[in-house]
Amino acid sequence: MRNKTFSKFRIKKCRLCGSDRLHKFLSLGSMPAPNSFLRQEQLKQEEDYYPLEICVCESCWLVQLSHVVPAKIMFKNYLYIPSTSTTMLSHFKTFAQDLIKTYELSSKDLVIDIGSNDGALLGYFKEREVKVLGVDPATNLVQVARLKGIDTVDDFFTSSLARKIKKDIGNAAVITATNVVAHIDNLNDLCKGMSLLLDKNGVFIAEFPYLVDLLEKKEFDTVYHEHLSYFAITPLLKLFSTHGLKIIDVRKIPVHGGSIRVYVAKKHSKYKSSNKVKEFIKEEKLKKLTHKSTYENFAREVKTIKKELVDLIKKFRDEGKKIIGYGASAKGNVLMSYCGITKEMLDYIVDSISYKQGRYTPGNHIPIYPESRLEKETPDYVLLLAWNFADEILNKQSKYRERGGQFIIIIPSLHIV
Ligand code: JHZ
Repeated sequence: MRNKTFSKFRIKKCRLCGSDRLHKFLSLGSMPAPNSFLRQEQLKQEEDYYPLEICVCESCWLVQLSHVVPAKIMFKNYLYIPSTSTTMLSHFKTFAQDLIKTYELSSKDLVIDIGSNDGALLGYFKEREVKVLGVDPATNLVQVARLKGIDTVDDFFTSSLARKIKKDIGNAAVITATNVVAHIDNLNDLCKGMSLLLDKNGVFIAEFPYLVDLLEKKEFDTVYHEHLSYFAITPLLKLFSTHGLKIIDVRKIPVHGGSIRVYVAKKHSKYKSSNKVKEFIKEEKLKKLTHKSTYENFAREVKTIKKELVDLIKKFRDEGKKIIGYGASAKGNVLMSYCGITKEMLDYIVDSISYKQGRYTPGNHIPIYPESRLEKETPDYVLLLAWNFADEILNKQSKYRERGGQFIIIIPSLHIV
């Protein structure tokens, strides 16, 4: 079965500053969109493959994908649901409570969540009587959010949608965006929409994986078609100041292998920029994020990890060992595609999300079963494809481990527990 490969989506200019000085430093090959899990009847059909290459702009130093897969293909029916993880639910609850306290939010205030998914985060504002509005293009998830009573616009966030919300509902005291800004192609339109919609002293708070963690912990499998940008503070300063916005605070947070939470306000808002912003800029200079050599070194380290993992799996298979995967994640699909892990090497994958159970991974077609299968079977090894939830999963699978089962974990280094 031939797979169609689309190299026509290659970008010519940096999405932040428009420069054409894009330096490619790593190619992970071509693969289907990372969340395009297949039903049995789709296995014989042709799959669309898209190049997965990462480059850095030598003018503003934004790290970004070289190819942009159309958003409609990836996000209209979306299978990433953070609320299936207790780690993420408690993260959202603490986040919402912190914002309500910091910005003294009440029933008079509107909080808008861009990429609101199934409404999990907004639910914690709503239970405290704060007005909420979700915006998400995934029709399948919008229906779930609405059933929970979370008003949600079924669309992508754009400056024209922002204008409509402002007219119909009003300004926002807070706009949140968790793990979505990296997914947005037109960053300038996002900033335009945000500027339009925020109150004078409103605050935009975004969370996304942090480039420094990606580089230092070699989290190459978080490079995939959904994540168009890989952010550090340095390029973001330029992006926001172009739109009359300023970063007022930055925090490191542990989710998804190391993320940052960026607080943004209007240039003339009452909020001043904290010293944290300068500290991050200083640290990023020390990490040489504006040197091409930093990215060349990262690419070399990734190739070493690939070789180590493939050699280990081949060794175990030659010894007749049984290996399965845990966590049918987008990052797991990237790892398996880049390392050439096939259904002959991993017998199956277990996952907690009902949407994904009974389906198959894109490209290598490995079947996905509920986690309960691990209560009945004891494969010798489990390759942890959702390493960002290692603590939660190892804890959940203590019985499997007591029966002698072991986890292969690849990030931040290849080790067996
Ligand atoms: P998950 C996510 O990507 C989502 P993904 C998103 N692409 C993003 O930006 C990055 O993180 C930062 C399963 N699981 O969603 C559930 C268990 O089976 O963290 C998921 O299918 N048992 C927006 O998709 C998968 O693992 C468990 O106990 O790469 C996790 O995938 C838990 C906790 C999870 O990563």
